This record gives sequence, structure tokens and C-alpha cells, in this order.
Amino acid sequence: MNNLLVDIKGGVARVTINRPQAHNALSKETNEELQELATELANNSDVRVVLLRGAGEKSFCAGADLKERKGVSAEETGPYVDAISGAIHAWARIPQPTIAVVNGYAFGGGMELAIACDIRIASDNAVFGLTEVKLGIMPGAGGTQRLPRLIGVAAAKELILLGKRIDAERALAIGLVSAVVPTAELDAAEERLLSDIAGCAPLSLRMAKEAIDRGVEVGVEEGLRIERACYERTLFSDDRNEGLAAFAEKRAPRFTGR
Ligand code: CO8
Repeated sequence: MNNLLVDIKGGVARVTINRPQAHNALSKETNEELQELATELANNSDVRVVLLRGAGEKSFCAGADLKERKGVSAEETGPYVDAISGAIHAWARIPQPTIAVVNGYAFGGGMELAIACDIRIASDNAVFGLTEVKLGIMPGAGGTQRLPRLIGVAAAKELILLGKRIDAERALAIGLVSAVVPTAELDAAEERLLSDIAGCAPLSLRMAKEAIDRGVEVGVEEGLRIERACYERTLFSDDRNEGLAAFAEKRAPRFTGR
């Protein structure tokens, strides 16, 4: 891939948007690669968890590639915006847990990509913003839908309707990120999360994620039915038997994902 670095090892897929000269902005090709990769990762049963970050220390991702976009003709606009929204929605559909490691600016589509992930941690120099209203557009790749579900309607409206840029400390206060650490400690924070996740059964993680993601879209009764169906997928799994055996034998479980 020309714009992404991908390293898959020990069940962990580390993906880096590698356009530091453009603050990791989302060119059409980057979006196509992100979408293709999301599908590949979703179908890779060896991958237990996916990490996403931006190259360098300045930016996670500065959103749509505004320079490229300026040259896009009226006829090309449809496929162009489909590429960015398609990439971000594909990322949200990855069934394994996804973690955005926000190492700097996350603006526009970059912030939409971060909120399409399950967990976000940030460096203390991170800045978040859905800045689209300042550019004559509006968030169109999930920003108006995923952000209110994450942080509530009032806080989401404040950010979106003012095109406001907020720092990492405020992002933590409103629940947009779960941890903020100095840039130099970001790798260690990432490792702690990975180590926590390594102790969890992969199928349990997928099923719990599916129950949450589908459940928030429906009423509680329907949500409870979804939860039960997902629960039953874990109930008859090898990992459930392994979890019980490990508890009885006072040892760490060896989960296989089956
Ligand atoms: N696209 C392309 N190039 C960029 C972008 C970008 N988004 N951001 C920065 N760059 C480039 C600059 O043009 C500059 O290039 P050059 O060196 O050739 O002049 C280089 O990166 C360095 O940038 P700066 O000199 O500006 O660096 P600073 O450190 O001063 O500032 C910022 C960095 C804060 C990131 C600043 O560049 C900035 O504010 N960028 C714009 C951020 C923004 O508003 N993003 C939102 C874009 S809109 C969007 O994402 C909409 C998605 C909607 C999807 C809808 C689908 C249906």
C-alpha cells in the first residue's frame, strides 16, 4: 500500500497512515487503501485487535486532503466523498476491537476515523475538531451520528456547530478519549491496552462489540435479544470451556478464538 504501513504480528495489526508531509490527510488513494485494508482485517481470523495511528508526532490525521479536493471536478465529487465515507464506515465495521492512538491533530475526517474506532487514547498534544462547518461543508462520514452517541448530544452540538478545536484534556473530560499521556509515553500506554486485551477471549470481544454496536441502534428489548444471541455464540465456544478450566486450575487461560 502506498499510504499505509501495516504490521501484523502476534494477533495485533498496527496500521499507520503514512503521509506526514500532509499531516496524514486522507487522499482518495489513502481512503481506498483504508477501505480495502478494513475488509482484509475483518476477514483475518489471526487478527485479535487493530491499532491505528498517524505517522510522525504532529498529526493523527488532518482529515480530507483539502489540496487534492480543491482540484476535484463536479463529476468526480461523488466518488471522492464515497471513498472517504466508505473508508471510515468500513473501519467502524471491523468486528475486532479497534484502537485509535491519537498522536496529534485529528480534524474533520481524521476525527471521524478516530470515533469510528472502539477506544481512543491520545498524546497530551492531541487536538480534536470537526471543523467542517468552517469549510462550508458539514461532517459527512459519521461525525453527526457517532459523536452524539459517544459523548452526548449537547457536547457533540457544541463541537460540531462551532467547528470547535479542543485539546486532549478537554477530550478526556467529555469522554472522547479514555486516556491522555505525554507523547513519549504513548507507546507504553498502547502496550498496556494491548496487554489487557491479550488476556481476553477474541470471540468474547467480537461478540461483546457486536452486541454494543447493534444494541445502541435499537430499543432495549430488541437490544437484549441481540445480546442474548451474541452471548450464546460464546456459551458454546472452546474459549468458554478454557476460561472455566483456567479458573479452576488457577492459571492464565490460553484462548484460541474458537
Ligand atoms: N489536506 C491536505 N494538506 C494538508 C491538510 C489537509 N487536510 N492539512 C495540512 N496539510 C498540509 C498543508 O497544506 C501544508 O502543506 P505545504 O507544506 O505544502 O504548504 C502541510 O500540510 C503542513 O501544514 P501547515 O503548514 O498548515 O502546518 P501547521 O502545523 O501550521 O498546521 C494543521 C497543521 C493544524 C493540521 C493545519 O494544516 C490545518 O488546520 N489543516 C486543516 C485541518 C482541517 O480543517 N481538516 C478538516 C478537513 S475537512 C474534512 O475532513 C471533511 C471530511 C468529510 C467527509 C465527508 C464524506 C461524505
